[in-house]
Amino acid sequence: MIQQHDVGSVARAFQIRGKFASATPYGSGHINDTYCAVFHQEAGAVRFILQRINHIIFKRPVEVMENIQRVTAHITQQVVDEPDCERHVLRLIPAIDGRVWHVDREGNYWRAYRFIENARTYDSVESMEQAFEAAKAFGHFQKQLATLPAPRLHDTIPDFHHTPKRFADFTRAVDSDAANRGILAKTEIEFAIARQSLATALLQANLPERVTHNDTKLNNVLIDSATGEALCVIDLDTVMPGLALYDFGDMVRTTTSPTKEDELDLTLVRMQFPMFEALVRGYLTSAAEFLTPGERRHLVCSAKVIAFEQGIRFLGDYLAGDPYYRVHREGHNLDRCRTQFKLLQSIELQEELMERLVQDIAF
Ligand code: ADP
Ligand code: GN1
Ligand code: MG
Repeated sequence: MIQQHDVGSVARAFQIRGKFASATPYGSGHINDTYCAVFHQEAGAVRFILQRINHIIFKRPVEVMENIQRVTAHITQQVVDEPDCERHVLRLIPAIDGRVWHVDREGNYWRAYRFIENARTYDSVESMEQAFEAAKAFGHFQKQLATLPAPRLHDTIPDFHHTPKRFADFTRAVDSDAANRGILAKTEIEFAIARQSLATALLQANLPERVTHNDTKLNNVLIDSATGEALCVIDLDTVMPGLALYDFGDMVRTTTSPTKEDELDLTLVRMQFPMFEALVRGYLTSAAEFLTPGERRHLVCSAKVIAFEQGIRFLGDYLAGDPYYRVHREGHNLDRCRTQFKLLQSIELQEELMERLVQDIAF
């Protein structure tokens, strides 16, 4: 479970008016700790998001915050004249000392955001409209950041989507078998090794570096509760230089199956073609103006690579004894790996049809 922190005193370290009332764990992320904090102000209760950055994983939290500050400022400039602009970009709240982070007594790094109300996220997709909206929003996010001035953003986690290195990490985890679990994951290990060639498929394609989000799970976009429109891309810790297709691939990975990432009934896990179509159409709505032919040609490939990469990341973590992803039950990371591999199989079965669709609408 989420670690307990003195969130009240953390909340009071930020420039938030009124009286701190409460803070409760929020969201379903695997890495950072997120809280929803309530303050009583003159006009009533006001909510804020407080997040502790996992500094074991993000080894340079200040660089994470420098990236986020630049990215949110750049997007803010572009939306400032739009109606409802406050809900179209995350707004960091400065700490009392003026920086956009606060370090607590234990050395934890915290940030605060204004809470975007009347919006929600989804851990699994419910409609084609949601898939379309999410993909449009992530494509728009890439477009907004295409004009980010120099310098290059920090690599908050170096080689984050370097699939060959991820594969090497995975084989090391198999060889060490630190938690003696290899015997329990024989089928999955064989499945991964049989697909080793996927690891290099995107890197060999010589695609352009862009500023990308790198964690485009469906639940990292806020959807307006009233209209169903995607409002705002969130969870910006991994925004850094990358390939546009890391983002597209991760959308397919998280938005085409009707199930959650840790579904136990694998018969339910599948790549739903209509969701894929909605993603391609939504993504192209924003990204068509900048995607190169090479990127278009690798849209389907990216879906396979990212499902594979995530599968071996979960499997490697399971084999190592779950040091990385937060787990809530025995075998949780193995369950997560299985859904990725089932999805990958489902994509492999429908690959030709997917390629044909891309050929029809992306060229
Ligand atoms: P994690 O790394 O834990 O996934 P996120 O930044 O995605 O962290 O936040 C977790 C959840 O908190 C999101 O799924 C979303 O529901 C909610 N959330 C995050 N930021 C905001 C915000 N500014 N306004 C409203 N809800 C938010
Ligand atoms: C992690 O923090 P969260 O839950 O948004 C992970 C992503 C994975 C994802 C799988 C920094 O994201 O790369 O795709 O879990 N983030 C990091 O659900 O490793
Ligand atoms: Mg998130």
